[in-house]
Order: sequence, then structure tokens, then C-alpha cells
Amino acid sequence: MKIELQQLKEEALQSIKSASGLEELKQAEIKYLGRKGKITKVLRGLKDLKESERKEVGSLANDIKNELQAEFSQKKNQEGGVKKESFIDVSLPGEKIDKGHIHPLTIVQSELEDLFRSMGFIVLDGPELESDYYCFEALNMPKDHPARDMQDTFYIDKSSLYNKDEENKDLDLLMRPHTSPVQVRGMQKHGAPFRAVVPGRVYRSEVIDACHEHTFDQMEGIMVDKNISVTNLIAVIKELIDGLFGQKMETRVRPGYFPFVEPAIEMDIKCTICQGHGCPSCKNSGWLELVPAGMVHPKVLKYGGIDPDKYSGFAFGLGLTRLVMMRYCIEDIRMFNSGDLRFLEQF
Ligand code: FA5
Repeated sequence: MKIELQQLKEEALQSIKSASGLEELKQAEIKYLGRKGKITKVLRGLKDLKESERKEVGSLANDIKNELQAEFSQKKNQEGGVKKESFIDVSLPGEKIDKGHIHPLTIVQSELEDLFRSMGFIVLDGPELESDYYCFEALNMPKDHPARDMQDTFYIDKSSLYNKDEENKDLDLLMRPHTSPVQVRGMQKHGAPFRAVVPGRVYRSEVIDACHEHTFDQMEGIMVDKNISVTNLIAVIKELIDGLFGQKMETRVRPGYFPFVEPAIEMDIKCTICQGHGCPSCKNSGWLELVPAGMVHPKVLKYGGIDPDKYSGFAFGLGLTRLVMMRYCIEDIRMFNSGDLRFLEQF
């Protein structure tokens, strides 16, 4: 029996060696070690041996079985026999997964929206392709008003529009140069009292430099109610700036001019990049013009369908992109739309 076992072992080893592929290996394993396999049969026959032989042959048969099992496993591994998908090598270093980052504009915009919501403002949206009427006329800038030149506007060639024969045929369309058109749209839709902020993208045909882009973001704010005054306006803007920077910021108020507000002011903050000493970002003035604002002109209230004898209001037009520059000490506005991951990954 011992000789038979040795022969079976040699036979099985030969089958393992010559097996090509996983299927052949499995068949060989069944043939020798399966329930009805050749080695298993020998093990079953042990009980018929004499007591003296049983111990010796049994031990040999077990050794051979273990040896063959090890050989089968090793060959199966070589053949990819362990299912790859179920095999996890926990000792391997993990794969680095790139994390997405929130754009700094989005971070600040969300914070501001929260801040204004806490003061009872709603958040509105408006069209970027806007009519001349809402951008200028309803903001007290009739055709040929010199203030129309304050922003260099991208006008739209109507012949390039798909629906030129239909709803837009009587409209002069342009890429909105500010978010102020939503003042009138908002008043028309919601009436008084009314508090809203309007974050959004605006477009100007600008000469680009460190603090001027052709495509940038503003946030319009408007509050209309009974007895609203300039004091309310300054209080809200200061609250906004201090809240956003998390500390009391040095600000200054200058008189300004915008046809849709009267009186108009400009609120500047001390440049956070050069601490007021002067740098390219603030055009060496030490101050950054951040929030132009004023009391909504009675004519604009009327365009919005609100009676200026009963209600008054303030409006402001925050330079959102510039504010983000100040917040994170970003020296060049061109980084915002650059798509440069080295910039974006810092937030
Ligand atoms: C306006 O756009 C007015 N609509 C703001 C306003 C609203 C005034 C309500 C009164 C009441 P202005 O053109 O100054 O104003 O632009 C507003 C802000 O946008 C500026 O203070 C500045 O921070 C930012 N800004 C203007 N031009 C650019 C530019 N080319 N690139 C980046 N930011 C700009």
C-alpha cells in the first residue's frame, strides 16, 4: 500500500505539473483528493489494515494528502486561481484619490447668502443675457444717458439669435454689466416690503489687469420698506463686511454717483494685501473700492411698481470677486477664471 501511495503521489504531482489552466487543475484535484478521489479511497481503506500497518500507512497517506493539497493551491495561485476580485491585499499602499475643492467665490457667496438670510433677505437670480430696458432704462438711464458709458457693455447682435423673429425681436439685448437689473425685476415680482440679495456673474468689455476682469461676480442687495435711511444702509454693509472677515474692518465712505440711487456712496475697505501701504491690487491707493451703494431713486421704485411716497429703500452692488480677493489675499483677479488647479486646490 505504501508503494501504491508513492505511485499515486508521483502521478498526481505529474498531473499538477502538466495541467494547463485552472479547469485542468480542478479536475486533477478531484481525481486525487475529491470525495471519490484515488488518495481518498486509500485513506478510506485504512480501516481494513492491521493495527500495526494502519498507523504507518495512515501517517504516510496524510503527509501525501497535505503535500498534494499545498501543491494544488500553489499552482492555482500561479494560474490566477484565487478569484482576483475577492482578493484584497491589505498590505498594499492605498490609491490616492483626488479631492474636489470648492471655488473660493462659491465659498464666500454661500457665507454671504447665509448672513443675509439671517437678516431676512431672500436670494434671487436673474438673466445674464438681459434687456437694455432692465439694465439701463428702468434704472433711470434713458437712451443717450452719459452714465451708460460707465460700464463698457457687450451688446448682442440680434441677427445671431435663434428666436430673432419671436419674443426678443423688439428687445435690445446685452450681457448684463451689473446685477442691478434684478432690483427692478425683484420689486415688480415681490412688491414692498422687499429685501433681497442677487449674486451673479456680470460681463464688461474691460482692459484686463490684476483687479479688472471682463467676467466677474457681483452681489446686488436691495431693501425697500417704510422709513429706510442711509443709516440702515451703512449699518447693513458694515455688518456684512465685519461678518465676512470675522473682525472689525477699516472702512471709509465716499460720495459716489449712480443714476439709480440718490444719494450715492462708495464704501471702501483698507487693502488687506498691502495693509494700506499701496500695491498693484489696490492701484497703490491703499484702499479697495468694494461696495457702491445708495438710496433707491424714486423713479426706479416707480419702475418697480412701488409708491415712492410710501416706501424708501437702499441698494448696493458688492464687487464679489474683489471681496474674495481681499478675504484670501489673492493678488491677481485673473486667477479666478484661469482653471489653474494649483490655485483651486488651495481652498
Ligand atoms: C455697479 O455695477 C453698480 N451696479 C453698483 C450699485 C448697485 C451701485 C446698487 C448703487 C446701487 P460699479 O461699476 O462700480 O457699480 O461695480 C460694482 C463693483 O464691481 C465695484 O465696486 C468693483 O468691486 C466691482 N468691479 C467693477 N468692475 C470690475 C471688474 N472689471 N473686475 C472686477 N470687479 C469689478
